[in-house]
Amino acid sequence: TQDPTPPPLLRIDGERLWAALMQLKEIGAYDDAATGLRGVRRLALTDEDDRARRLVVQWMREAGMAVRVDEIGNVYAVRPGRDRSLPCVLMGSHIDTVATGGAFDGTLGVLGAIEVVRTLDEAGVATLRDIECGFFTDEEGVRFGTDMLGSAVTAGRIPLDHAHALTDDAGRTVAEELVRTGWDGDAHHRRPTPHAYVECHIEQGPILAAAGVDVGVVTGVQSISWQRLTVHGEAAHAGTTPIEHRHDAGLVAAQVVIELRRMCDSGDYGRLRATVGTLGFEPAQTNVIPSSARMTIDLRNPVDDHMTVAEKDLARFVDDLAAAAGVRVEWERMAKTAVVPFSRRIQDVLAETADELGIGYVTAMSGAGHDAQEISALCPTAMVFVAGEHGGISHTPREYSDPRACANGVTLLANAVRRLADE
Ligand code: HGY
Ligand code: MN
Ligand code: MN
Ligand code: MN
Repeated sequence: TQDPTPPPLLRIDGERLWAALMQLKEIGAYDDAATGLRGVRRLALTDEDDRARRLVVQWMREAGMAVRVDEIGNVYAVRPGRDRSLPCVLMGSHIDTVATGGAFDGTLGVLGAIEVVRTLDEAGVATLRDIECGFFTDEEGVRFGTDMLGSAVTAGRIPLDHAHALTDDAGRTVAEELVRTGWDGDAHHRRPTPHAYVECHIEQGPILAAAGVDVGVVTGVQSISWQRLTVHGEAAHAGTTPIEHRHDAGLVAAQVVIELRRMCDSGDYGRLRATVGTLGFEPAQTNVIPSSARMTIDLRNPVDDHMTVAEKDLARFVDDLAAAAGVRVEWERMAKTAVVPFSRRIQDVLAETADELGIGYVTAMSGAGHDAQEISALCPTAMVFVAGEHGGISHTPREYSDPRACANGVTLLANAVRRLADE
């Protein structure tokens, strides 16, 4: 019979967690000219990522866990439960960053998971199920061009051979970089389906701070569309070429940027968010009309139908523009994920546990993509958000969450995971 008295609540060691976050932050640290702050640059499968991976694996082993690496370089560490035959409860996130990153995006969920295991050990807690910690390869997608790569392979959305063949700007493939850094793991380390997955992550937005709480229970993730648009025009003399004779690729690209903002402001596409994060002209000379323009278009929308209409209208706008400007356009699909609603039950476990702990929270949909959106295809999944300072700004060295908020988020993670591992 179940022991009626609930187990004592777990409290994690917030200072130990903070020290680990600050130590990991130093790997790939750089002086960011734009902010005057120390940023973190740890692109997937670079030497910095390799060094960070080895430090995290060392911490996993020091926490008594056996570690394994799968074929896309995802790393899993297991804390055995009483009944090894049962599916595990998995916690994780990522340790790769964008090129101008901060100390918390991804790392909080990975180091938080290790802190949960240490806390369980120190409390002498034995769980029914195995508990696993992990980190997924290339969540940011900045280097190889598609985000959530490792978790998408785990969930079967991206085939392994397709993932292995992705290349960076220098033409190096994921497979080559896995071998070069030694993170090309084993097929027999593929992940069995978990019982549940919970990811702790900074919110990277303003919702929790505005509500005056440290923690959020995440209801789901909005849809993501990444496309590369290349405009092929014609180089010509900037001085002698009459306006009506031009095939100006740069002009067309600029008009696309303006149209994207108009679409967001129009309200015709719900809460559409559009970002042109990269834009480059060739031959990039002051007195030469650009012969080509290459740009990435990142669209986000909490409603799939609005995303579908936005992509369709954008494509039509670009076709009309191209005809008028006498240029040719080329679209390349980089990433596309639909809205992912998280498990109601896991959200309830998180909310009930937060109430037991007396930790204030709000529920929120995630504006950012996360590994949890992929693992959600495998098992009941939800996330714990941690509030950020400065409006939750992220993907910049200004990213910051205070120690108390980090400790509250990981404390919630610890107690919820313990409950899920005993069911
Ligand atoms: O793009 C995203 O939303 C995530 O940070 N990779
Ligand atoms: Mn992240
Ligand atoms: Mn990120
Ligand atoms: Mn092996």
